[in-house]
Amino acid sequence: MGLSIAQKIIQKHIVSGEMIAGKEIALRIDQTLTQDATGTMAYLEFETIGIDRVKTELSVAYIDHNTLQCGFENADDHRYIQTVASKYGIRFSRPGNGICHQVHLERFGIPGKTLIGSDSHTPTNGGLGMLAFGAGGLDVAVAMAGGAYHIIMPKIIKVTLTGKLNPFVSAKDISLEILRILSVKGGVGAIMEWGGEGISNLSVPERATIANMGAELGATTTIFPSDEITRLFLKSQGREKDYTPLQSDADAVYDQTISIDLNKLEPLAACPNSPDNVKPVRQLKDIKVDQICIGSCTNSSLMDLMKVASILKNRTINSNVSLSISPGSKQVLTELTQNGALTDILDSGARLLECACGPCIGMGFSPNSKGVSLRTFNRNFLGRSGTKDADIYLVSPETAAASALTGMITDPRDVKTLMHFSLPEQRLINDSSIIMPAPKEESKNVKILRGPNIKEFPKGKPIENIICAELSLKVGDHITTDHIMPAGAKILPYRSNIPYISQFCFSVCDETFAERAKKSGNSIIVGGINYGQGSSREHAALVPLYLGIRAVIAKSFARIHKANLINVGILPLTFQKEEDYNLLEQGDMLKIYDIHEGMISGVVKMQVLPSGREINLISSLSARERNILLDGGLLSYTKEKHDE
Ligand code: MIC
Ligand code: SF4
Repeated sequence: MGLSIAQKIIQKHIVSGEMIAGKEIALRIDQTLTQDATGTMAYLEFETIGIDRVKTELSVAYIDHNTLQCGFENADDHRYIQTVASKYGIRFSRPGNGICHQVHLERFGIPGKTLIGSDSHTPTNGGLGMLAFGAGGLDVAVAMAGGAYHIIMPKIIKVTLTGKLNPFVSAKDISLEILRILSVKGGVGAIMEWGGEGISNLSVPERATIANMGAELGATTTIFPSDEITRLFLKSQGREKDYTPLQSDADAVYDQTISIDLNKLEPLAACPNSPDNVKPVRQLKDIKVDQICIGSCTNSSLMDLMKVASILKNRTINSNVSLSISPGSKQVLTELTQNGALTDILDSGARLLECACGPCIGMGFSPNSKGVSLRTFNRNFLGRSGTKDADIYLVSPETAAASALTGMITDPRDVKTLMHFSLPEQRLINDSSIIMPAPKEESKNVKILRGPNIKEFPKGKPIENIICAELSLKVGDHITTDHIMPAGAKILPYRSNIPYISQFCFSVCDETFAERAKKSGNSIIVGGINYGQGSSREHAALVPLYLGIRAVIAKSFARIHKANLINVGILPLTFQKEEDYNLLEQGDMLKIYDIHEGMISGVVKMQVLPSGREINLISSLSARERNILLDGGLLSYTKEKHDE
């Protein structure tokens, strides 16, 4: 039987387990990346493991989330990351150099290699045929120390593209279409593998847009073939030597197949507050817009911004609209500057923001109260923009630019513009903002600099055989990591200070939670479907750990969040009968017992007190995950194995 692209890479990197969907496998990791909002924690964890140099082929530490440095906090964090990177053999991408996924695609991604990153959109590099996973910081720390990355072998969903995109319809609309078809949980437990004649017209950055939003499907990762288009992209980046062709076998077998006819696609938008709430843009034409943001790791490539520039050229944006542009990388910004497109953009009335995540993670540019904001980003979860009552729509760069002109949500096909642009054969290469680590022999002289913003992080403890605790919070379906541990300009700068950010845990749902949980000492959270979807931030597990959460019982979990819970030492359980969710109320006392045996048999018993009502829960853990929980988290588990 033939193999798919992902299976071929897995076969080359597997260190234990079998390539059977649903079984745990361990993969050798070639490259890692971190960003600053998760990186500080990942490097603190890496230091605790006690290795003197990273064991990967390449590791890069990016600063792109917390770039504002409003106080000493982030400047301290950046200095810490820069020194830790230098000491341990990691490249450091300075603030302003760009968003990790975009820069990695341009400068480092290699077809056929494996990559894990402490950011859920790491699969973006699947756009050039890399097998790339978003992971918690601890998993990345372990990979840097030479440990394997463990996942459940996903099923493979093949998406075949036929036809060709019509003018003003773009890769973002393909991402939204697949979200419309599959929903935010349609990719759970799967690798999305894209192919078909339709991809031959998609450049690597366009493929990367699609791979990027595979994260919103809940997919384990997304991958494209590596073909002539990939070769030309790598060549334009002066990296043709990194090219290897990679295709699926003709007789590869897939678990599910989906076909999308590009000719039939039209401009789409994800409406508030979920990336899968997708409607055609023309149905939204009566909605007035207050703010538009163009950028993020989804849509900030040169191609994206050139399209924006051609729509805005010689025009002025609507006076009621505030428009921001954040290029994905310094390379893109320099190219826009040199070819004059930046002038076209700025002359229209747009504001230029730094090459960073910026508004995507609520770092400034929050919409006005009850405002309508159109964003070329990938997530529109409640409150993420920094304005809880704002309506956020996710759109393509073309739709964003067209709407900026009219002040209403506008189908870009209605704005008559000629768009002729193909990517330059040679890109502007200047790696001055990537700092190489100290040579191995000098690394012992590198002093790691830590500021007062860096506080100790909570350590897990071995999972007890009986947990008897209050149900301190009951939440509904699709709780995102932005609900659990919000980001934004007021909280994000304190990512290395768990005690401080703990007061904001679940504040979007219940402002009293943090205090109540802390008071009760140990407690339990109950959630619905797809609990923990979204980001890879391990803070959404570390903070609950700090607040005394011992177990989370949900209808189902998002992959990375479940791994993060286990890694920090919190027990994830699901309901054997989903309707039992309705029997539980916030404030109930719950007794989960015979846990150690239940973790092996798969069924864990729980009593609701004082009624004594019995509820069966499912514990779905691999042997390794069980041992991690019994050891009190991945750090102690790794150290124990390491010290042997
Ligand atoms: C996000 O898009 O939510 C983030 C911010 O990039 C996160 C990482 C984080 O929370 O630091 C992600 O996607 O993993
Ligand atoms: Fe940054 Fe937004 Fe991408 Fe997350 S989704 S990495 S915040 S640009």
